[in-house]
Formats: sequence, C-alpha cells, structure tokens
Amino acid sequence: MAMNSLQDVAQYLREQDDFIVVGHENPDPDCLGSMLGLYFGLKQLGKQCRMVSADPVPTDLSWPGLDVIEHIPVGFEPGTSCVIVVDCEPERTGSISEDVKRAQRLVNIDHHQRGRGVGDVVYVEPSEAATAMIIYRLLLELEVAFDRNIAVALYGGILGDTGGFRHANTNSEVFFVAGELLQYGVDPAPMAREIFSSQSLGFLRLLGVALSNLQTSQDGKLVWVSVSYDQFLAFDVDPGNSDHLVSFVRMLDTAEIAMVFREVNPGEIRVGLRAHNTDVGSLARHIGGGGHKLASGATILGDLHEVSEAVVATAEHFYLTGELNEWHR
Ligand SMILES: [Mn+2]
Repeated sequence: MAMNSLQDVAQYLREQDDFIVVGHENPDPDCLGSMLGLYFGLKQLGKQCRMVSADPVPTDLSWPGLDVIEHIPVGFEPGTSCVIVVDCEPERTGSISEDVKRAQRLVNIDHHQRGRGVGDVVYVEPSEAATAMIIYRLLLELEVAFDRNIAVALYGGILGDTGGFRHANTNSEVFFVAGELLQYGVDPAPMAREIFSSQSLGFLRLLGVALSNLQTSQDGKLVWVSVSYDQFLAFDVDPGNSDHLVSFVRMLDTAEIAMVFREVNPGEIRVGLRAHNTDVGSLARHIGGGGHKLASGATILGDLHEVSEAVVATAEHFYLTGELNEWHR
C-alpha cells in the first residue's frame, strides 16, 4: 500500500467531522500523548472527537485530557466515525482490534518499522523518534494554534519514546520540537519525574530482587532477568505496568542486548528487548513480536524458565553470527 503524505492526511481530516482516536494496547506516554495532542487539535478545529483505549489508562500521569479517554475493552462500536489509529497498526489496538479494523473510515499514523500501516489514509514514518513528532507536524499542517494542553501531551510523548532524550532516536529535530513545545507552558522537571521517577515502593523492592538475580552471558554482552507472576503478586506490582524494568537492566556497562522476561499472567511471558546497536526488532519479529530496531518485544506462551532459555539462546546466536536460528513455539 502506498503511503500518503502528511498533506494528504491533513486534507482527509479536514473533510471529516467526527473522529475516534485509538492507541495501542498497554498505552505508553507516546501513545497517550499522540492521542491527546490529536484530540485537542481536532476539537480546536470544531470537530467531534472521542478517544478510546482497550487497556486502562495509566494513573501515574497528570496530563490534561487523560480522563476523557474511554476504556472500552470489549464491544467497541466505531459506527460511522473516522477511526484514527496512532502509534501502532490497527492489529495492535488490543482486544478491540477486530472492531477497529471494521471502521468505515480508517486513518493510521505511526512510526514503528513493522507498521506498513493499514487504512484509507496511512502515514508511517519510522525515522521519527515518536508518533508525537508526527502529530506535531500534522497539527502545524492543520494550522492548529498550539496551547498548553497540546504541548504537554506532545512533549510527554517525545520525552517517553526518547527515554528522556537519551536513546539513539534523539536528534536535532527532537530537541527543536521539544524546545518549541516548552514555549506553551510545559514544565519539564515534573513531566520527567512522572514518566521516569515515580515508582511505587513495591516496584522498587521487586526491582531490587530482580536485579540481584541478574544474569549475563560470559562476555557480559547479553544481560537478562526473569520475574515470575508470583513475584509480581508478592510485591503487589501490576505486571502489565512494569515494561520499564528493562531500562534498569540495560544500565549494565558491558551490555549490548538487555532482556526482561515478565510472566504477566500465569504462563504468559512478555519479552522486552533493548539494544545499543543490534537489530532486536528483527529478533522480536523472529519470535513472533515486533517493535523498533533497538527497542522491541514479544509475548510468548509457556514456562518462564523455558521461554527465557530459548530466547536467550536465540539472541546470543543472533548477536554472535547475525543469523536467526530456527524458532519453534
Ligand atoms: Mn511511539
């Protein structure tokens, strides 16, 4: 499917009056910021707009508009509204993905590699650090007047997906747009604290246990940790809200590939992969997941120990030879 230009997207949105913005399962700051930025922009243009998420919205962010997002895990009815899927392909919108794909009018805006995009209008740009960067450009194209609500959302999305301006996707464009957004009353310190430094006591204690069980390959290039469902229960931590565990694991000085295996439900293992140079996006797709070149993941059903051993072996082989071995699961 040929991709549309940003001008095409803007033109298509101008022609419609009634929208539903949908993000991905387990929404992260970029997903939420993109949804909110687009929502406030479309409202300003006098459009009707709703936001819908299949998974609950995290409660640790104080951004304006988050309370407007409707949590609809089943029975989503797009009706005749134009559905705009942001920060993922329609397939990844969680339990409502089949309903999303049935939308009469579908727009897809994303920056993930895998996403070729699906919809009547598609804009997927993997060179963008965040979907919030794309929404910023789209709102400029739509001649929306930026305000604090929009700026907080987009800045938060950029901050989240660049890991606080530290990941490899941090470039001059990112700093330029972040600088522009600061002019509308964004306060960077509390935004960073909310995203990166607002851990519960239970999470920090679980992190302590997890890190004390850190494992590495002999050369230290691969580092990984597993957390069982029972451990999440014991520390009263929501397993679905612990993706960021991997950001602590990747702090090891010798690490090239960091992996976290989280048993989010009994027998359901969520694999988080991070790398400094290795293409863990390919690795994730190989084992049935997806994501970016340096940040990806997958969900695998099975025993925590067996799944982690199999993925570690595959990752090590890939790291050493650049080849993907056979994968049966
Ligand atoms: Mn994103």
